[in-house]
Amino acid sequence: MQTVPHATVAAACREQGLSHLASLVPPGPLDPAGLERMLADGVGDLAWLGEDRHLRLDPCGLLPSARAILCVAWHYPAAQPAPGLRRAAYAAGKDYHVLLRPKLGRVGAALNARCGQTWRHRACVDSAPLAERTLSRLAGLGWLGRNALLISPESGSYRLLGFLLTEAPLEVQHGGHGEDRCGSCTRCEDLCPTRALVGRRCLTERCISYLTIEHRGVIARELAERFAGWWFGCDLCQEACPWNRFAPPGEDVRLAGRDDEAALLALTAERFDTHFAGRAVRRLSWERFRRNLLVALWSVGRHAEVGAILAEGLPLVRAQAAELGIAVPQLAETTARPQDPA
Ligand code: B12
Ligand code: SF4
Ligand code: SF4
Repeated sequence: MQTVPHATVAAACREQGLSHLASLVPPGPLDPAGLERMLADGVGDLAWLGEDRHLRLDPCGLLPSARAILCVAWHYPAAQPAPGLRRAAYAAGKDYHVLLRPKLGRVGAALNARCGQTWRHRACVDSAPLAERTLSRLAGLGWLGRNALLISPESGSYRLLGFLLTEAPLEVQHGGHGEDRCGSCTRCEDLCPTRALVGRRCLTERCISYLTIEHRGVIARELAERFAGWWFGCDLCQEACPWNRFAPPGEDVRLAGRDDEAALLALTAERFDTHFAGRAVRRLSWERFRRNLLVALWSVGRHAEVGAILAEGLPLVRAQAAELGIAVPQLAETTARPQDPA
């Protein structure tokens, strides 16, 4: 069977606004060491990472007939360090899963149309059990830095990864990168406030990204006091990285956006879904959103502002307040003045 030339694949990707790509022949089962280490470190509420491990380590488990894997990296606007409450830059605009996966699906359809074939494809963006950083590294889209992220020497790490497992026999196209360029730098490890980066891996249960986005319960005080105002995700280990100094602009205006702090704090439970419609933040429940605001405000010493959050009487928020040593008002007193910290 004739291979599909890379130029054809690149053209189909370009039509979808995707310009950083590489293709590889599906490798055999991946070395389980990285996953086993991650599970042994502890993954908290992400137990599913271990449940489908055979799929996660088999790049073609989701489409056994695949002849190639197309890997794309999609730039989003870099984080801009700013005072006040902060959220991860990837979540500024529209939910990238919703944008990128259909793009990849359309790339597959375009390849079929151009080649007159009916190849099957499977587009994966984050949610499928695929070792995405490992595959992208193998494809040559970058190296895995001490911050555990895929970094390109040309464009840094503010990139989301997407994949098309396909029966199309794509010409192999290595991205040209992969060599470790961290050298003696340890800035990300040094600047991670919760000390979550060790030995080139991220300790899930210490990472602010995990704690604010994935963790369902109370956040331990020892970690919460280092949150530095983050209420959804964290970008400090990317902001620290010198390879992000020349990060290009985002590749799609829909990935950009800003949150007005006053509007965030004034948001009501009734307006939560509408306010965050189409954004990754919406996947937080209202209760976890309020827990996160409580911790974020408290972590930057804005103690007087947590009263309104506490006054709602949400069980998770009250338990979080108790963990932080904040006096929790009786529900009957919920209209009282903002609480002073303990
Ligand atoms: C679970 C998860 C998390 C968890 C835990 C991650 C962790 N402990 O590393 C939490 C919630 C903390 C998290 C946070 C973030 N995440 Co996340 N996350 C994932 C997810 C869904 C699964 C990752 C996973 O566990 N894979 C299983 C492991 C085994 O495979 P792996 O990812 O390839 O990584 C392993 C190998 O790289 C291996 N390894 C590394 N070097 C070497 C060398 C050798 C020789 C070997 C054998 C192995 C090996 O070790 C790694 C495990 O430690 C992926 C999407 C996906 N499906 O892959 C996104 C993903 C990794 N996350 C992503 C992003 C953007 C983030 C955040 C930046 C979001 C934010 N701003 O808040 C932070 C960054 C935190 C950080 N510094 O790692 C992007 C990364 C993009 C990039 N440029 O690398 C991904 C790929 C999503 C996407 N499609 O874009 N994430
Ligand atoms: S995302 Fe934040 S908490 Fe997690 S490893 Fe990076 S700097 Fe540390
Ligand atoms: S900050 Fe330094 S050590 Fe960390 S990923 Fe970037 S280059 Fe590597």
